[in-house]
Order: sequence, then C-alpha cells, then structure tokens
Amino acid sequence: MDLMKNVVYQIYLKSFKDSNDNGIGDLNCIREKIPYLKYLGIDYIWITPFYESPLKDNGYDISDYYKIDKQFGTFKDFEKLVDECEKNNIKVMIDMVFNHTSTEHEWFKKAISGDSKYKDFYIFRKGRDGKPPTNWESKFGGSAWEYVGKFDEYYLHLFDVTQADLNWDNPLVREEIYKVVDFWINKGVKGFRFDVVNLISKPEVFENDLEGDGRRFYTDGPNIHKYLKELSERFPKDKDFITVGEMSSTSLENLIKYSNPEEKELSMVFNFHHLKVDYKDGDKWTLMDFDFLKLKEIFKYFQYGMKNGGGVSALFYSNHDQPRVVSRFGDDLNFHVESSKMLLTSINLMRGVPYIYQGEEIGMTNSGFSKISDFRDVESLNYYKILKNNGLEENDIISILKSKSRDNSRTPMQWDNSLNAGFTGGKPWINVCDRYVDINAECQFNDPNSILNYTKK
Ligand code: TEU
Repeated sequence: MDLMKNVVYQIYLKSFKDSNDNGIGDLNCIREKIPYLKYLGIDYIWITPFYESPLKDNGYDISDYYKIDKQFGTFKDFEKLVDECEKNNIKVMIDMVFNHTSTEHEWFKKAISGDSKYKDFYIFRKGRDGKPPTNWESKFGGSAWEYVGKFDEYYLHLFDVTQADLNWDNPLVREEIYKVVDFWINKGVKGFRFDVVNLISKPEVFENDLEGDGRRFYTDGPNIHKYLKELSERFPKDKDFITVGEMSSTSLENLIKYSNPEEKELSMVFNFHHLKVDYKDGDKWTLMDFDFLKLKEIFKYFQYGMKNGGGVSALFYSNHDQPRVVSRFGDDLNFHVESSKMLLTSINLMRGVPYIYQGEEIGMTNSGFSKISDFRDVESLNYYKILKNNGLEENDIISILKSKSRDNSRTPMQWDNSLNAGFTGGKPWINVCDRYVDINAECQFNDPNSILNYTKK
C-alpha cells in the first residue's frame, strides 16, 4: 500500500449529524452520510471518541473503553457502520485516549477507594511543603496535580482534573491497554489515532520545572519509543491498517523515529509547530496576526526533515482543537472561496497524508460566538476564569476566545440552509455558526466552482 495516496476525513462525532434529535451527533448518522463521503473520495474516516464518558472533554475522558456511550449509539450501530463503510471501500479509524482516563473510570474509582493495585494504575505522589509535588501546569490551566485528602497525596492530570494520567510504567496498565486495542481490532477497525501519545512515558524523578510548565520532563519521555514499539506489536499486519499519533510539542528527531517504518512504531504523526505561529511569545491566549514567514520556515524544516529521515507526516491545518483555518490564515469575509481553496492546496500538496476535518471541505469558518454562555469547551471555560483573574476585561477575553477557542471548530456541520444547518431537529448541544445560510454542503454540491468540488478534485 502506498500510505501517502490515502486521504483521511476526520469526523467530530458530537457535531457531525444527529439522527435522534437529542442535539448530539451519532454513529447512525455517519452511516447516513456515507454517500457524501464517497462523493468526496476519501479513503478513511477517523471518528473521535464515542466510548462511555462523562463528556467533560467531549469523550476524551473515557470511563469505559469497552462501551459505547448511549448518546452516540450502540454496538449494533457501530457494527452496521463498519460493515457499510467496508462495502463502500471506506476504512474506519478510531480514536484511542491512553494517556489518561476519566476519573469516573472504574480503575480510578478503585484507586480512590484505596485499592493499591489500582492506585498504581495512576500517578500519585506526596506534596512538597504543603505544595503539589511539582510546579507543572495542566494544559487546560492551573496545576497539573489534584490533592486527595484521604491519602495526603496528589494525582497527576496533564489535562482536566477529571482526566487522570495513567502510569504506563506499570506493566499491568500496558497489558490492559493492549487488551483494549485487541478488542477494537476485532471489531473491524482499520486504524487508530492515538491521543497525545508522546506524553505517556513520565520521568522517573518528578522535579520542578524552573524554565517552563513541565512539558520538557514528560514530552517524548524516557520509555516512549519502547512503549510504542510494544504497542505496535499488537497491530495486524493487514496492509490497510494504519495508525497516527498526536505528538504534542515534539522534535523532528522524535517525529522521524515515531513514523519511520523501520522503527515499527506508528504509520504517521501529527505535530503542531505550524499552528503556533499566532501565539504571542508562545502563549495561545493572546491575539496576534499569524507570522507567515515563520509558517513557511516551519513547513520547510519539517517537510525536508521528514523526507530525509524517512518519516511520514499527517498533513493538517484543522481539527477539533484548532480554530477554523479559513478564519485563521485566510480572509473569511472578502475572499472566503479563494482563501479556502488556497489553503486546501497549500497543505494537501505537501509530502504526507492529507487529513480533512469535517466542514473544511466547504470552508466552514470560526463560530462568531460573542458571549461566554455560547462556549462549551472545558479549556475555553477554564481560561475564561484564568484571564478574568488576571484582570482582563470581559470584552477582551471574548475577543481572545472568539479567535482561539476550540469551539470554533466544534459548531455543527453545515449540511444545508434549513434549521440548525440540517444538523439536528432538536436543540444542538452547541450553537450553529450563523454563516450556514451561505456556507453549506448542499448549496456547494451542484456548483462546479465550489470549495466542496475543489476539495473533491
Ligand atoms: O489534544 C491535545 C492537546 O494538547 C491540544 O490539542 C490542546 O487541545 C491544545 O493544545 C490546547 O491549546 C488532545 C485532543 O485532541 C483534545 O481534544 C483533548 O482535549 C486532549 O487531547 C485531552 O485528551
């Protein structure tokens, strides 16, 4: 198989299409949209997490890896979907979150009840002088440690306080995780996207970071390549089976190791360096025009570096964590069509495997949300509080969220110009972007010059 001939389409399930009017997208509706996906000509779909979850982080907080959350559907629905996709020559990739579980997961509940076997599934440490074990910061704001009075200890959570980091150094944890992988392979999935998988290997000694937020200690950690090699032994030798790792703050050297076929780790990798060109001094929660020259330099560095090192990049501008690219690097008012097409061309003709994020194929824009009650994302809501505490004015905070919030890409897919953009007959869990009247799949379908037909081409 020539890996780089494939195109992957990312489905953010919660916002794709709703079949039962509960306002939340579901598995059945993906099935309904297979003809659309076929029309586009994609090879794989990547479906974001649909496992049982309290949905504090929209499914990236898993409470049971073996169950499908009823809001998203049933096993029957999933099996029907895989079957129907297979008939249409579309392969299904699913999203695996193994850096952490929800604190509602049975393992964590047992850990908290004092069961020592399960306590060792997570990362509990004593504090230092009444303070957390280290000064590391959570990616969603605040300390990365949460105090548990009963043990007089803290547990590590690199993301939300309800997402406790797993202890990969414990062989029992790895065994449990490999079982999950086997289970889903047996259900017929043809690939995995592994969430923040380069953060799973934590250092032996936990120390304060005097230069940063702690990431240099746990990113691409000491056993990362060993664990990925071990994990990959579980993958079927099927030529169509592919994997992609989400690599946070990583280096070219590691990206090559993760994705060069000779290393037997993953098929390809996402990195985020090109998406930080509008972070003022590295801080996302600021406003800044993007630095075009820097963007080009970064692409050049990684494109040549990956080619020379035999690595494989997953190409993308957009996903469910990023603002919409046409609003970010284009002009979504004066040159909506032109800049959407230009951006599609500029990313997808590079070396690697193109990923299209739902709605990108029709040039969906940022949400346009203008009040805090419109926002849903846990990260945005946390930073709203943090920026308030830092003394910023409401209006300034809203301007930052308007440009940076992950909710920008999570508004419902714009299918047509009917109520709620054809996403649901109920009340959508998050508001529809009001540009759906002009920007939707239906109106672009019959227009040969539309963004949709450009994407297809
Ligand atoms: O994201 C990892 C991650 O760190 C970023 O994409 C993050 O959202 C951004 O840098 C914050 O500014 C993955 C998932 O894609 C995301 O949806 C989850 O919330 C996160 O992991 C935790 O599982």
